[in-house]
Amino acid sequence: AAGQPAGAAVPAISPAPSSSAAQLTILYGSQTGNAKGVAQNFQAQAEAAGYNSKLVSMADYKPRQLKSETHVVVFVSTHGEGDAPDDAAELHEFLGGKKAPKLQGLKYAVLGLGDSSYEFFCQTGKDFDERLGKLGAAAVVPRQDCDVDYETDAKVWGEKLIEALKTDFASAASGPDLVAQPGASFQAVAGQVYSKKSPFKASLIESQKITGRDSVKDISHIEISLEDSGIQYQPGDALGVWFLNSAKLVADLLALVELDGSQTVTVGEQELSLEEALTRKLELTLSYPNFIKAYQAATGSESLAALMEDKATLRTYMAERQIIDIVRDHPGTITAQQLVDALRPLNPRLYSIASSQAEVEEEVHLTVAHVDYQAFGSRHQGGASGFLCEYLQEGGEVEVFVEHNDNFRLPADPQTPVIMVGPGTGIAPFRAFMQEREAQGAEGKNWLFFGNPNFTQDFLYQVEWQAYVKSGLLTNISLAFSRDQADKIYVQHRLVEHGKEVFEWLEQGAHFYVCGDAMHMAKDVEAALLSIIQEHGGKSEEDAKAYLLALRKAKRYQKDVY
Ligand code: 2AM
Repeated sequence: AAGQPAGAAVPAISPAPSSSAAQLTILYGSQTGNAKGVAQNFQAQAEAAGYNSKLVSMADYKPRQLKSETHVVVFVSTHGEGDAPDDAAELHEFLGGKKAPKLQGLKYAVLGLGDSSYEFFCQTGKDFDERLGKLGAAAVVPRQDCDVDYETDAKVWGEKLIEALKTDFASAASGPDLVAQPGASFQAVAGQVYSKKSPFKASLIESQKITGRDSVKDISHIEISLEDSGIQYQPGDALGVWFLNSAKLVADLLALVELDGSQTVTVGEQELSLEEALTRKLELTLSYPNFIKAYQAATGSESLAALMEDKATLRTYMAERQIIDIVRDHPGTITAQQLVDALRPLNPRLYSIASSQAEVEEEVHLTVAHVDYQAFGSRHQGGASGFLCEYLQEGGEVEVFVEHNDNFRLPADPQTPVIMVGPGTGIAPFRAFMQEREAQGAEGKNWLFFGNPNFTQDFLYQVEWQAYVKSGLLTNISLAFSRDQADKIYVQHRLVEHGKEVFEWLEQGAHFYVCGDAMHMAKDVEAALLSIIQEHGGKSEEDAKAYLLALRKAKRYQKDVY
């Protein structure tokens, strides 16, 4: 099934009549039909030998499926200047790209078709061979490059390959060599549960700014690989992200307090250098009263003592300041251990997941607002968002875990309509919802309310929504670009405008979801919803509240707000 981690089902379910867990997947990429013909002939040879096989055009093949294959045979032609046929292009590119999975355990063979009068003879076949090999797959027999008179060469090569596969395909399902099947490495870790305390060391696939150059916002789309973790998440879940404080911030702080970062300090039970403690273990990108207290006690700062007198002033003072600002404003002498003890342990940040495994399998996507502002004479960045959006390099390590959230779930029934309100980064879980519903072939109606400052700069995932509208998956999309006109237009205004229809959907059993800002947006949306229920349901304020409460109890009104 889609979304199953590779290998999970390989040895477990094996209905193969040959009583072998091995499956020969024959892939062809064919511009004119020659490669397809050769592939069909080979399948006939394989079937005659009693091998369990399937023949698939590369155009119909989901690249990530490769992870769950045991044996793949590629038949592919080459055109022009070494170009892949159109139907092979995606897989060809995928295998050479940064999203390509490790394929240790996969056995493969490649037959290329081409014309030796061209410089890039059989180039695409060569590429497949090289790329599969690089990903860790093992060639069963050497690649065959076939010229224009390919028939005999192809037939002889096919026989050789069938012979070489004999042991794999004749062995019983319970045979000992099953242990060496792909998926074994996955199974070794399948029992492991990753958590906040014991996160998975994932790697960054990509981090891409998705707001425009002139946007007032800075939002990035982040893709993280969960390959070989066995991690499963549901749309609605959040990803916990451990982050490092930036080297620049740590260096600046060390310079301010005039401490040597290489000296040893103790954090919890652990001994490590001050620099490492500040980088990995302690919160620097927030400010909190306990730090102010402890820092004041250590330094004896009088200015800070004065500030602490008045709670309201202190709160305003702390609002945009980070630890470094407080230290800069109130210089004093402090020891390395005192500094460490004054600081709060670093906590991971949670992000609503923006993908469904039915679509992205062993990846997880996030939509991250990069906190990045100029204040008090220097640049300030969010801890986790700065790490994800700026410092973490492609391929770099990021420790993550899934935080399950059963209070933000798609309806169990795919027929149930869904209303989603997600301005700004609140859009994230709804991208996951739509990926999931598409994969399910869910027939229920879907309505998205999205808002952001400007249409040209901030229409997050615009292309995806438009495709969903076109395909009919997204029944309605209502947009509120707040700053494209003199008066602010917000998602709740759109809700009210469409109040009659929104209420009809609710009466049809729709689930209503809100994600994003808790302080203002979610409250205003709830007020709008209440007014809609009153007006279009002909209810008193009290009855409308009861109606909403009933929705909430039935888990038809769910919020993921922060
Ligand atoms: P603004 O920044 O132009 O005021 C995502 O942040 C979107 O939510 C922005 O378009 C923002 O508009 C808007 N927004 C701000 N306050 C809001 C509120 N109380 N309710 C709904 N949307 C709001």
